[in-house]
Amino acid sequence: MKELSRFGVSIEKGLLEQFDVLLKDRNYTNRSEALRDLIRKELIQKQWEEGKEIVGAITFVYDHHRRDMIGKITEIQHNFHDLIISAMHVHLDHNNCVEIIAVKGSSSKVVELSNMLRAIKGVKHCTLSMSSTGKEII
Ligand code: NI
Repeated sequence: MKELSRFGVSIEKGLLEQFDVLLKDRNYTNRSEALRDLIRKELIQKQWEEGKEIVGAITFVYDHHRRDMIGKITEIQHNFHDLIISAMHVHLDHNNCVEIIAVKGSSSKVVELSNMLRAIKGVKHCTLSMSSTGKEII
């Protein structure tokens, strides 16, 4: 088991009450785990800002009937092949497709790939969800 440190925190009463309400909403059973997660969230956010290696998912919806659509999407993904670890394509209905691409690499390259896919004419919506490789996070 990892060594634990204990520390005291001074906090305004009202802020702590708001924190406790948030914890209950998020299903935390104690403040310690919630605080650890807040710290991890900030550390991971810092990794994103510094262009460190991250893992993430790019999800985008498009109408596959548009001219050159598939060609453009394929070409961009080949240009970033070193970032893409897995891809899933789902035919949503007669017109619409969704692709979910799992990525691993520098956050700045992942953002660049996501922005290029989003900017393709015919892509209706594109989201990037970034997480951590977990390596530097305890
Ligand atoms: Ni499809």
